[in-house]
Amino acid sequence: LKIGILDVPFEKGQDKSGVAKGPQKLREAGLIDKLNECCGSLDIKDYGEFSYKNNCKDAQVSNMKHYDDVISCSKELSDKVEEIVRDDRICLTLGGDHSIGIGTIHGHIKARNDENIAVLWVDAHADLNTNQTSTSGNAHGMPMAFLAKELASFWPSRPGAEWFTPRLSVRNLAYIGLRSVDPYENAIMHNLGISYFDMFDIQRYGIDAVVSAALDKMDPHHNKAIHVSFDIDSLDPLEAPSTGTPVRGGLLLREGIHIMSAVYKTGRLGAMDMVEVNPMIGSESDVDKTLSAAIHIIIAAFGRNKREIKADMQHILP
Ligand code: DIR
Ligand code: MN
Ligand code: MN
Ligand code: MN
Repeated sequence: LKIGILDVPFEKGQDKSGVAKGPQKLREAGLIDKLNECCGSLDIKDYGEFSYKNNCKDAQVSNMKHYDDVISCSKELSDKVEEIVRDDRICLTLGGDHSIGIGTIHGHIKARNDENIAVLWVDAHADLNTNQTSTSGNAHGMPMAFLAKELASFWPSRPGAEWFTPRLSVRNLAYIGLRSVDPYENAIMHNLGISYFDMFDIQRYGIDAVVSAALDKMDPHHNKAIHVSFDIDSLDPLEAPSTGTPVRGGLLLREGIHIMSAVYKTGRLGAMDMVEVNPMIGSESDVDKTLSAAIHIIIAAFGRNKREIKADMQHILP
């Protein structure tokens, strides 16, 4: 497998400082060594730390904080992700807050065309607010609304974003893990018939059935490249406490791992974002737990093989 890793220390899509330290802490916790140890022969190219220049400082829209930074970051990030995907690598982006999904998904689409990618958004939240429906003004609650073709008319002007056209159809989107959806987001999801699998569905049908159903809905012919945008707050705060907007009643770590193993098995993972890990929230043990959970989920996405586990068990196997 060919992978490209990119750090995106962007945190202006929300209010809590620290989430920009996510990528560095994931590396210090041994992400790259663990990928190499657990996933067989990977060809990893390290694209290092992404940075951008704010080229639209005067641009603003109402009720979207740091709009200028979000737009400038997204533009350059989309070019970078496009480059990595065109290099024929699965692009692993380490966030940063979830507003970076605008740039990563737009870049992925530029590399492959809109009809050829499907997006699996694993999150406690739908991130489907526009600046007009958001009660927080935080851009990390808006990336899906920004990207969706069907919601383009809700963004009558996007100053500084002339380079951007919404290209993702919500027909190619599925959510897993939802449990904190705002009233307008809920209305949009139902009006547009967006596929989602919330915690109730997981409880009722089980994670294995839910991932299969999500993959079927977003990609009925099983031929698209898959973009997984994994918000660590999809996990239960008992498993991943160090994140800015935790919501109780979430995924178990093993369910998060199962999602990514299932995506790996399709052979069509094209890009993955791991976002909202905030190492400045919680105790040292909270941070360690959260980093380790994120790493387990990432290595599952790249085919963590069970051979070494079986090898450890040789003495008890017949
Ligand atoms: C809320 C929270 N729906 C908002 N969103 C979060 O601010 O729009 N997204 N936390 O990750
Ligand atoms: Mn700003
Ligand atoms: Mn999110
Ligand atoms: Mn979230």
